[in-house]
Amino acid sequence: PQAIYLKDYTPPAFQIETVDLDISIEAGFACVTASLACQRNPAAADPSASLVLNGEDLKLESVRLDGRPLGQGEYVLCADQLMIHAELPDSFTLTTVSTINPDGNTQLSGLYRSKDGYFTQCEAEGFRRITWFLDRPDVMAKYTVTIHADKAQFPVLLGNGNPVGAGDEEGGRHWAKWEDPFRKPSYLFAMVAAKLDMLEDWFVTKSGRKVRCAVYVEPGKLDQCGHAMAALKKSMKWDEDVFGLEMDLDHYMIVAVGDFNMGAMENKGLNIFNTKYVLARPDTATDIDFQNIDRVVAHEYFHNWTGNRVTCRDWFQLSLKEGLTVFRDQQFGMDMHSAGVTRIQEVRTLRTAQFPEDAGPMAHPIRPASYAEINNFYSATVYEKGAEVIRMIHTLIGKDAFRKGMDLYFARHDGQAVTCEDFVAAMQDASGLDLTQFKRWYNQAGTPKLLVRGAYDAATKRFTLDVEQQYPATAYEKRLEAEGRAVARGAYHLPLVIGLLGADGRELPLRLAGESAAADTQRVLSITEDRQQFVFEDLAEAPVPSLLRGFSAPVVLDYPYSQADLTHLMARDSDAFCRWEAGQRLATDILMAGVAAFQAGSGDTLAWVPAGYVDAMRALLGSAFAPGGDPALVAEALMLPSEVVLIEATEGTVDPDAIHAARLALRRHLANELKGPFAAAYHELKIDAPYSPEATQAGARALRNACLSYIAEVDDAESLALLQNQFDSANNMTDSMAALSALAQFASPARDAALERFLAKWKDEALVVDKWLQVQSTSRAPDTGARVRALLDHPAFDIRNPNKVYALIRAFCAANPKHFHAADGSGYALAADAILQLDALNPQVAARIARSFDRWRKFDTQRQSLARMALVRVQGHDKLSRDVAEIVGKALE
Ligand code: HT7
Ligand code: ZN
Repeated sequence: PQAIYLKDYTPPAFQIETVDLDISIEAGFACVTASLACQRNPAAADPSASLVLNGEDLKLESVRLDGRPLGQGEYVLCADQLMIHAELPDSFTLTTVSTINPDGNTQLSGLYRSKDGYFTQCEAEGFRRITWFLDRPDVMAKYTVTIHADKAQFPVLLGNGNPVGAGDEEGGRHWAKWEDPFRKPSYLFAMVAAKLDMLEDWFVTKSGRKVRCAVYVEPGKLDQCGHAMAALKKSMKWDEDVFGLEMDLDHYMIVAVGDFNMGAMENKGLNIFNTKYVLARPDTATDIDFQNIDRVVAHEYFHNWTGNRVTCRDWFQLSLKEGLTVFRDQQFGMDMHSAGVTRIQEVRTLRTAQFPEDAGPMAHPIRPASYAEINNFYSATVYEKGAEVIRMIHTLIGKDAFRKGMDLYFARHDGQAVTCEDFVAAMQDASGLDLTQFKRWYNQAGTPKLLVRGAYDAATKRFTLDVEQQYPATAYEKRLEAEGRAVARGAYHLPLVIGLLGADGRELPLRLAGESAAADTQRVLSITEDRQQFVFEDLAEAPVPSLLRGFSAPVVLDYPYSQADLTHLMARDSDAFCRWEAGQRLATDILMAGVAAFQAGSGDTLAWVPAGYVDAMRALLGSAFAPGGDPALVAEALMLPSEVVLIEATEGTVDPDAIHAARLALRRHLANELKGPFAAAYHELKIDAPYSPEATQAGARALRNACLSYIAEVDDAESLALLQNQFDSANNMTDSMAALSALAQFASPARDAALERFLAKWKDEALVVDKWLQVQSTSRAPDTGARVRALLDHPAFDIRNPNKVYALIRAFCAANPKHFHAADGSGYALAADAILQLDALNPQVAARIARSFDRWRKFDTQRQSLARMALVRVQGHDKLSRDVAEIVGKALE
């Protein structure tokens, strides 16, 4: 597919001041009249350029210029563009009338039908599927929309901004008019015509304005939206307290829809959400679901300033709003829940989704230089690594300067469409720190490696840290080079946050050579060179360095820790991330030895598990019950690195069977050796209070269910009874799913009975049915591949619903390496079949599934040839979407 380049950006030839829409929902189609008040853009490169509007799947009925109908020859329709050839004054109103088919819109982009009515999704380029427009984010206009629809079927009519009129029409129809006082890009337009119930509440802003908050959901689900409403009000308060940012509209609406490609959408004043991030009741949603709702509601709300008030000049700048808003929702999460656990979960997501992306064919910097299909760049890199880049600025310049930088950014750019450079300039100007080198993070792809070596000299009482950064070219740079567009790569500027631990666990004072006094026990080292040395003085003993505290930079750290060092850090480091990280590193080292042993045929002996590991894990479990213990953190630390993380950590050819075998053997070993402590903890952590998703209870449940999952590995009558008992008696979905997921790992009558009962109970709750699908698609049980194939034809599955596709197919491909990478290629074939079927319906979702093949070259030759066959089969399909063609093309390059 044809690529679009950042270097080719030019300002639009016209600006659109106002957009007046009239959208009439009829039986089987919708009629859209759009009046655009246009002006020539004085900043345009070509002052006489003609007006070229984007449109997709629109049937043009008529075009008028300042009221005059345009005839043949005065406009041309060609390849999704409407070109106006008539002579244009400097200001004019262009009115188009088009019909569209929302009922046949399976892509879920533009205006589409879902169960309860009609909804829109315009980011990134969906507005052009509603009407002809300059559909690019640097065209910012004021919008009004009048919606007409049948009153009985679609009693709720919503738009952005404020309601300014409503009434009845002939034939049982009605209308409503909405006006948004803020200028916005077209991707933030939204409308809804549906039958929905509504929960209403009020938020008084710091300046005393009353904002009406409303959550709209499918009829009958009002008892599932209280948590989302509370999250919204908490977010509003937090943004005022932390960033001084106030809600600017009188209405803030959230509408939940079951058919949605992503998580949610920040349309101005009218957010549209996937039901997954709104609906929750203790018996239908897990603790993690409740926490995700907090985060997604906050994320969309925070976009009101970082994204909506200040938006992106072009889609290459996507991380300007996404990286920054993820950073803001992460900070909110750290303030609302346990900061350490939140950070650990973020790092886990980064390593599971972003590190592989950076190492694969879709590698790109947080601001890519080109794309074929922008929807493919709503990526872990743009979002998650983008947030890490913002976090590094925060760490380098400090919290106060960061806040000043944000204030300056809004003062300079409110109401504008800007670039990542503009953001960094505000941070630089507010802090005084030169961020020129730092900007490499925006242009270079790949996960840098930080090689750190420490040496203690008892005679001089000095500890020397040598730091080297490596940043080899990725697929992205290799492609640029092949296209003759190579860019110079250079060292990154990054913060390395460190501490030094004494033998007794004490944090040692840190004085660098040349300094007069020790500054602190934790320091931010500013890394800017390929190689740097730091010498710490006055250390009476050899310290164990605690490196990359709080995961201060998105790098792979290489330090030759001994197992004793890791056990020490795991037990004593004051930094929660580093404690967890030491445990993960220890487990990874052990598991890599286990993989080698399984490949050599000696895995079952467990000789690769070092003496002392079980005791370290026993101590870890015990620490949850010591004064100041944090059960949630211990639950995280008990979890061994996932198979996906181990695949990434493998240098050379990956053996997914040996990885699976080693990990399972270690889990079983721990389960047998610590059977007593796990059972005792499980009973001790029983919660008698009524269910609450708040952090303390959720943390206790997380640890209790981590214990349960180990107990299940013993696989005897006693453990089965415990699982069965929890499954039968659970009064909340967290406990119910923990039991079901443990049962689902074994192909057994108990599993089959539990799955059957679960579905019978929850068949009418779509989000719970998704859990039922996912627990099966992620099972290690030997019959999983066949079951997933069978489930594709089950009435509970629907290929048109993205949540179902993600639960059954994406989870199988992305979170079940043992079965997806089955040696006979059956997993690859299943994915290829699904991609082709999906591509005809919903290319965005198909492309997301196609990403499952990103790492195919890491596997053995037999698997590689089977994966290649699957990819070639997909690529050879005629009428392949641009979305899938880009992913598969890059995978096969
Ligand atoms: N900004 C929103 C992105 C989004 C989206 C993008 C492409 C296709 C469908 C989509 N739905 C939502 C989500 C966010 O980051 O807040
Ligand atoms: Zn976002």
